[in-house]
Amino acid sequence: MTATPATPRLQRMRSSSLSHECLWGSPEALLGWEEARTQVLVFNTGGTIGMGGTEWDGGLAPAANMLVNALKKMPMMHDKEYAQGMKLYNSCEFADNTLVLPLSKRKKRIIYSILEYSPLLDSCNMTTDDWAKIAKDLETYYEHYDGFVILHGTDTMAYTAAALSFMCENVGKTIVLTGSQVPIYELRNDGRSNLLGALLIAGQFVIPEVCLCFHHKLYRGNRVTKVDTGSFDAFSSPNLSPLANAEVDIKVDWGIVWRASTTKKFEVHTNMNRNVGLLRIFPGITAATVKAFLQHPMEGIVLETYGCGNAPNNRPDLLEELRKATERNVVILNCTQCLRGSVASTYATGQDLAHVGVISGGDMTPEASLAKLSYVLGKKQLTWKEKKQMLGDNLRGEMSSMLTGIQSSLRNSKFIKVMTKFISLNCKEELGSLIPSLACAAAKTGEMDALKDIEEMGGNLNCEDYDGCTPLHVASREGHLQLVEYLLKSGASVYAKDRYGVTPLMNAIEFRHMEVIQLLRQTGAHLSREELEDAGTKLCLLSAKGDVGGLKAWHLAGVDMEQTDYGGRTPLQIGEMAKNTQVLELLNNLKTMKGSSK
Ligand code: ASN
Repeated sequence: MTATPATPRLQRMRSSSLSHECLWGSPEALLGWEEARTQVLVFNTGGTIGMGGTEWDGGLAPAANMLVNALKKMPMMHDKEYAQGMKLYNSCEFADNTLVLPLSKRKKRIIYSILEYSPLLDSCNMTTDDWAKIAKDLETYYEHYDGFVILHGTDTMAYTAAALSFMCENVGKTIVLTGSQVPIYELRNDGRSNLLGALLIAGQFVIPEVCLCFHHKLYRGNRVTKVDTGSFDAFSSPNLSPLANAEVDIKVDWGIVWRASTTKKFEVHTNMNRNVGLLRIFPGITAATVKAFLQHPMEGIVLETYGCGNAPNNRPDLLEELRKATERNVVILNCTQCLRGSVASTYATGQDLAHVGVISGGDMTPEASLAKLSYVLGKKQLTWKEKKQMLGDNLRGEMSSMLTGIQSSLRNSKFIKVMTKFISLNCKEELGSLIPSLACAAAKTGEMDALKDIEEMGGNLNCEDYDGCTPLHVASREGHLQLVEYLLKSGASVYAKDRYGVTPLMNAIEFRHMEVIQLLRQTGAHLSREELEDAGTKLCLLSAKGDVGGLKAWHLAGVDMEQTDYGGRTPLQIGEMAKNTQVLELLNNLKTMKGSSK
């Protein structure tokens, strides 16, 4: 095996300055190059935030191409001076629609590109096809950006957020929907702060969920409902507290962030079942209405019942229609009409529904229930029994399960109390702040039990140390395959970047841990833009040194091996000059394989 050179951090920073020049052009533009940069892609689907016209001259309607130009004129949304110094690659996607936020408090430079949909839609006109388009676009651009913002009308935003939360499987990056009650062009509006909040969250935090950002709060997307037409505080998440509060500082409640906990790649499922619906029970509803609603081709309905899941049990005609439907394998998901609380089997009126085959939807919102039904019934490969089972499972944190209730926060855990006493720290917070270092130390020495203890006590295994390094960075660098797998299954993010923009995958490449590289790739890991910027030069260097192991590691990480260095030479050309037969054999083989797969 080839010896593995440690990369001093200084060296990394220098190489990052080169890559910066490559991306941003003139050296004068390099002022502040050491700032961390992140790239966010914004999908503008429509909604009031970008609507033109006024309410008194004919009503608000979506207006094409207005938003980017308006944002370019707002200093808070676009740092013109910084942008003027930067020269984007000609090939850069959406170059004309790319803007830069002023430097954030956390010293991050968030660069965002806007992809405008055509036509822009009032969200009342959105359909399942529009959800599928957004999901497909997320898939297309997933590897190219650090986070995503979806601008959307507020009227059906809760439905889209819930639907996307299910359609997007194994999410590892932050996806935030937002919009506004008043267009961004008006003097008093909520669009600016909502968009800014969404960008700051998507650009600075890895919250691997489909979220909704509104009025200084970040919510889980499948937990929200629109509750107010006339307030800036338009959304509520009645059964789950916000994932983050953006007040003086943005504070994320990491204890409740949902993690995919998987070693599978991000993918989207767009085959939603359309034969689903919402039926709200009301006093005096006729059996004929229920029967008509449940007719073929209906395959599943969300039944909105009273209180904690009750419907009249003195109406055998009604119950009979429900029974007939469930016997035909129509799925009926019971969900409460109340804003807050859950379906429970407290009353006989509720139990009778269960007896005719109605499934409990727990504390899901009607929007989330409908989206889940459509998603699960769209899984053609599953049996009816499996679908029913899946509907009862907590797939994306859309319902409160016993487990989520129990999950303690580290701050209040027994571990903290005992440790505080043991090492006589002054306060719990002081110990809490040691957790990242403890977890990284355990990851370095390969102590699985220590990591399990930290996690069991409610510790966040996605925590970052003083250098932004996560336990997954360390375990990948050390080549602890089992530990890497454990961390991924505990929800560690493959997209975490340390202070120098380095990903766990890059750490595994540098130290040639092939199995770790393979596992990270399987989970969807890819090198960041910064890491790829000078990949050609690094490959040429490895080729010149005859480092076959190093070249294999880069190849395994999915990197194009025909990239050129600054002199325009490919690793193969360098290998020919150096006359290293092993390198030539490898690179020629890879070239042939690439050619034949085209
Ligand atoms: N009708 C608008 C929409 O949903 C409402 C809004 O965005 N505030 O597109």
